[in-house]
Amino acid sequence: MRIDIITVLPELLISPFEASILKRAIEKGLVEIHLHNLRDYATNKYKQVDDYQFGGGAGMVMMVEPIDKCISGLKAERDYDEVIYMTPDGKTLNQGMANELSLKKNLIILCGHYKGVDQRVRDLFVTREISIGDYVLSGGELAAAIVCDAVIRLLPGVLNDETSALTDTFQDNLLAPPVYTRPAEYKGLEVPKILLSGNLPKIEKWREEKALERTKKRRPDLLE
Ligand code: 6GU
Repeated sequence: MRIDIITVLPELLISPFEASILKRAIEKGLVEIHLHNLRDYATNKYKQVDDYQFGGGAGMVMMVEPIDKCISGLKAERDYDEVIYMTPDGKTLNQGMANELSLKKNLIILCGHYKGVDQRVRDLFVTREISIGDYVLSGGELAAAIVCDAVIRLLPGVLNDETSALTDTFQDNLLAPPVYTRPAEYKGLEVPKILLSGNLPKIEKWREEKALERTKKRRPDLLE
């Protein structure tokens, strides 16, 4: 998979990709991340990428020309499955969306800033608009990093235990059951006996019950 991220703040996206499992995925050649500084595609001598909005009102708007130049340049090199625009008015990210995106080959992610992008960017280039939740961030970069993390960890070979993404919370619309490690007793709190029994079918049944119990209590909306 190849992901091209278009941003006015590439510095903000360096560390997420140099730490954690994302770095390993990149080193293993399972994913390529390319950061593009939108300012490098500015079309006037002031390196301007945003401007006042027509009709008046507070806040700058990201201009269409630099974004066009960047996206068109990328598209001339290869075909892209999606041009994703990170925006609080997009569709809220969920596990199903991450699963779907993990099957794609080449993605462009455009990070919004200020009051967002000129509507014509959305009309001309964007195939999917994603939000990460109902709150406003100062820019789309951190949201883009979250989308990349959720997607990349699903690529075959990224996780150590190939099956572990399958038992994630949300993968079957259930929260994950409680987990324990050593010691078997801590400050009077004991690990459930069943987990020490070695009886795998019974352990599996217990985990399913606990997952359902937890989901009913914390996220009944997932069961509707
Ligand atoms: Cl994708 N961008 C911004 N600026 N704020 C957000 C968001 C995205 N998702 C939730 N809040």
